[in-house]
Amino acid sequence: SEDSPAGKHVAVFTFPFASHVAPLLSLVRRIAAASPATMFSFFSSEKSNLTRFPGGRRDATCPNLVAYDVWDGAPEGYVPSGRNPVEPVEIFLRVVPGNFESVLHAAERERGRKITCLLTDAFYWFAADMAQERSVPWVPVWTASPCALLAHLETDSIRQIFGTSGMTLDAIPGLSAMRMMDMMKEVLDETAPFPTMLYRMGQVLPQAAAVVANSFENIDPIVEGELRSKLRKVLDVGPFVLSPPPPLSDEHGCIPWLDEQETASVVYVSFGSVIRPPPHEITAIVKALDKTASPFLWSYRGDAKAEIPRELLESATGTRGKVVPWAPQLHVLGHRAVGAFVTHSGWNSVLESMIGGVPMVGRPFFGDQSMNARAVEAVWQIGVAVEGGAFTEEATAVALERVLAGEEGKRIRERVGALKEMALGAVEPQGSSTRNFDALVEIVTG
Ligand code: U2F
Repeated sequence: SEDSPAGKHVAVFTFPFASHVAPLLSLVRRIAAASPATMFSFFSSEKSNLTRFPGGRRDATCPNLVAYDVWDGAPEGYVPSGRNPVEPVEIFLRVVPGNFESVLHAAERERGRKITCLLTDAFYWFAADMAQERSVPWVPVWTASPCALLAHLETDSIRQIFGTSGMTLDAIPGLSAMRMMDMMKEVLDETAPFPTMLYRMGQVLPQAAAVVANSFENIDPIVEGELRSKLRKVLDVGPFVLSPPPPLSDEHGCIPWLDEQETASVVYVSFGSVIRPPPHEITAIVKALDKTASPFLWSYRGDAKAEIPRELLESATGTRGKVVPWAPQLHVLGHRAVGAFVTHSGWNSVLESMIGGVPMVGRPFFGDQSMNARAVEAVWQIGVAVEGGAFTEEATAVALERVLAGEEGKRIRERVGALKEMALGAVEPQGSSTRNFDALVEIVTG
């Protein structure tokens, strides 16, 4: 019960931006369901909690989970411009860890139990100290790709190579397929707040009791081996999105529309939750889709009618295209009609494309996306990057043809099919992610 001081109390600190909260919350709900006597206090911004817990701060699905609002640092009425995705993050970083500390104390008082474990977004370097002060385990959750995690652990070596010998990382095991141009600018930047946070994270992660990853064993054995040698414990419990898969919610009728299309013919276009490509790139994509005569489904952030040239939109949507504000992506990528995914290469999107067995055309924008796009092309060989790094009509059409047609397209589909099997196998009852999840529950609540 909540008055028993001897019981366990896990504090969860989320990073309330992009696709960080949803995967962590679904993981925490699973742990909470597996350990009903343990209390979970879930700390996130008010804005994020309002969408995740619309019925109040006690979770409807997990009675042992309560959400708490932490201050996001923003002045009253602040609206992010959307042009610089890092801006609200920098505002938030000015007020950590004080915003978490104060609400943590309040939660301990309210629930009558000191915390016994700190489960946090891996970004939060300060949680290492907080956990140590309290003599509780720190369990960070890494929501991006394993190769990006490795780059943060290897930042000092990468900076040295950058400063001296040139432009490839073949000296760093696990990153040898990466070129310096694929490296996140955050790894090279030594001063801005977001990169500084990532650098400090890389320094303290080796202290963590275990690092949880949204990944599955054998996805990239060399990277995995390197991570294991640098961290106390790595627990791959992904893909998170499969445990359990989200229910289908299809208010814009994507699935019935796909049902009408030929197998492996449709190009699905989406750039995740934060990115909006510039207008000239949007136009280039539409023209390339027209040129390759590909039917397409586009999850469009923004005002499609105002931003896509009207003649293009009409000729496209009139015949072969469908533009929606949001698509049930996992289900779309799992549909037999989808033949290619034009993506910013965010980690969740890459995993979902693997799960659907769909080849990718990558156009990375920021953060780990460039490394992910490179790994898709050069390590797994399950897609191609848009030549030149930005959408042009020509480069996009070439990339689409490479993945959709011919021998190369066929081999790409075979390889992504093999990864799909591996991902699905990992979350089966005897799979490695299931086993690792049990170990995680033990560490967090044991
Ligand atoms: C940040 O990623 P993003 O949120 O921009 O992109 P993804 O990691 O690809 O996640 C997007 C999620 O939103 C879902 C989609 C993914 O689970 O299925 N979605 C959807 O359901 N319907 C839509 O119409 C559009 C999207 C960051 F930008 C990346 O670099 C990081 O890799 C990532 C993880 O840390 O976070």
